[in-house]
Amino acid sequence: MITRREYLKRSSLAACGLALARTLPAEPGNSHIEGRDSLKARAHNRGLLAGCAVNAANLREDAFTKVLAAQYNLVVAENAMKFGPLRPTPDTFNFADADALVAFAQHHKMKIRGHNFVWHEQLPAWFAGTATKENAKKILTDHIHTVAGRYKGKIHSWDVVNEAINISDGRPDSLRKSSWLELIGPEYLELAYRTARQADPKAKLTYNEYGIEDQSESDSAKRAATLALLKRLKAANVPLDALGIQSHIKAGALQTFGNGLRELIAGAQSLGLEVYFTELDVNDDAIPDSAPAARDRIVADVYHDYLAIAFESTATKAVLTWGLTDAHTWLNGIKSHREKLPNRPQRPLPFDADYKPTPAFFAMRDAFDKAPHR
Ligand code: 9MR
Repeated sequence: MITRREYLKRSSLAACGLALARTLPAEPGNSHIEGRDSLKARAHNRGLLAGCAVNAANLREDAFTKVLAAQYNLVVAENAMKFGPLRPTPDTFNFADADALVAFAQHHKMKIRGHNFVWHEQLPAWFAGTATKENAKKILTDHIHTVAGRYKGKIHSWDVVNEAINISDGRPDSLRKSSWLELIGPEYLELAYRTARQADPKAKLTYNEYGIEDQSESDSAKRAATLALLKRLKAANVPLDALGIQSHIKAGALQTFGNGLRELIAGAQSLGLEVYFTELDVNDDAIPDSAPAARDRIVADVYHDYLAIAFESTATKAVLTWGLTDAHTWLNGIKSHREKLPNRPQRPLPFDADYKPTPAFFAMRDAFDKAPHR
């Protein structure tokens, strides 16, 4: 996204306390970011949706729900709709958190993304001892029928399968050696999509993946494998409507975006798919300067540059950040962060831990304003 030279230039300028080479839009106070100046209004002006991931516990905080309802018209459960959290035992479902989120979203006229039916992570402890080659298909289809059926007609899009590609597993089809693959075989994907379509015909069925958009060799290879998988599914008439690009990106790490991201979006579009940016956040651990203002500016530039490319194509319909405020970001819990910078909380989101908009907020809003109409 930024060249090494540009990055060093920006960091040294920041260190001197000078303005950055490329100035971001002016940053008004909190009172100027609601109504027609909110993220959702600016996104809506361009035919886009603005969303974020939410954990049900946060819905009990007034400050959180106020910002959520004011800024976003799309919401996704960060955890509540995953297999593990929904399935305390093989025979029971716990819908309390997922129901609370759906009720909140409906009350505030927000659209809802469902995340997710099939993933190799967050499976319940009972799964390994209970699922077998004989019953796995039934476990999968019963799960999808029950969950998609409960929210039928209320979901904008479902991440039916999440993160199915893992090149280092060494298979010719690049599929990840997950429990689902081992128990059912590669046809688990087709089964999941067909079942989801039956259970909720109006939801856009999405394939969600990470690490597929930058210019690195590994992302390029995973991008090609992902597009090849989507092509195979479409060729087999599997009901598939959208690609979800997770967008967990890094500032200061010299990650480069541009043609890779464009190629990915164009590839999805040529298969007739919509594109959603489903889990955007910017990990700031690699920025050497610890000053929050310096990190915020670099993070905001990454938001702006990445979204400018994302919005070039009219295939892009939505962007969601993975969390609403820096107070709750999953990035503070990841191993590399805890080992390297345990005392430097990450600042990856459009709102800081005090619910104040960060420069990333204004960069995102500016990117909406500059997006072509769709
Ligand atoms: O943010 C989620 C975190 O709270 C969970 O502990 C974690 C479990 O593995 O999943 C996180 O969300 C992931 C998402 O579901 C799929 N893409 C990667 C996200 C970050 O790990």
